[in-house]
Amino acid sequence: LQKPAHSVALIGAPFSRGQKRRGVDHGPAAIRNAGLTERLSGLGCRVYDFGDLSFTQVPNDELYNNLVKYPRSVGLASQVLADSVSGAVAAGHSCVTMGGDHSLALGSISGHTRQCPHLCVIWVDAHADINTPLTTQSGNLHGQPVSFLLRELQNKMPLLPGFSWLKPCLSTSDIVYIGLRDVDPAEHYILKNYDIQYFSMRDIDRLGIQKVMERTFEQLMSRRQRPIHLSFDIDAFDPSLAPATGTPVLGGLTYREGMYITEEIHNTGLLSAVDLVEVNPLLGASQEEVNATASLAVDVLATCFGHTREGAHAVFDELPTPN
Ligand code: 4U7
Ligand code: MN
Ligand code: MN
Ligand code: MN
Repeated sequence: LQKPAHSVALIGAPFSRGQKRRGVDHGPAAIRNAGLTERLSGLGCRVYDFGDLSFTQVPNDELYNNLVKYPRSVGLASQVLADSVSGAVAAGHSCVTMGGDHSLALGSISGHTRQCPHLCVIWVDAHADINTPLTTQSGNLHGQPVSFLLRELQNKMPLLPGFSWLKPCLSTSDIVYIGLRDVDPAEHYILKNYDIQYFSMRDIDRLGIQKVMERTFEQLMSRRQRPIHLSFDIDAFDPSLAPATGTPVLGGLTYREGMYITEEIHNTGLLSAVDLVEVNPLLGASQEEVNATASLAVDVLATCFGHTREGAHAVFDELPTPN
């Protein structure tokens, strides 16, 4: 009955140069302070905290194309993270990357694919993060990581300074989005034209979260079972639940939908790495809002590693008998 305990590596990635707002580099500390290690240990996980990565400032990191911000810093930080994730997975851990902004997912996914070339990606987010450096309107790289990873998009990608190490490692059929509700015109064009599977909030309204998860696994696993990389942007949740984040969008996931997504992913037994990104403790209107957002992040991760709402995971062999 007892399932083997997960061995979980925690990597803090306090990086913020993929976007403009201050504070997202304090995300890892906020998530740790909300009790992540204790929650995972309580589930029976062996937790290995690798600490926070330190990212060196790249001097004279000028705009690319007069628009794209901090390309060298994002490229280098992602390279450092890729090595770290690759090492953690090679050592046999499930790897949790705590952001930091979402540009880092290009590093975590690249590093993960070095060890698991056939992995698939579930991207839970209000946004598609699939602008190219030539379609972005904001210039922020946290809105672009997926475009760097997809093989099919490579002839549309310019070479950015700082990105020469990166090789595209995913096909368009290897990724499914859940929670979309703020997609730019060029992103919508890419999703449709390259036939990328997504479930917007409207799709969740129509189908219900259970069918959405069934179809997600059908898309990703029908040919064979494979390791899952979950890239979870906290802004997928409704801003009433996750206010402390940089690009909140009304009409997001409920708490129950979010927990159902991660329960189902845990139940596959195939979860191999998780990103939990875009928690920004400087953006809460109050300490309560910051705490709520950080503990929501911890709930997501606890559910990924076996917490269930029905309460079955803890080790309990025998009821005490009166003598
Ligand atoms: B996040 C945006 F224009 N699409 O490209 C962009 F709306 O990691 C938002 O999902 C990106 O939080 C949001 O800047 C990035 C914008
Ligand atoms: Mn995102
Ligand atoms: Mn987002
Ligand atoms: Mn388990």
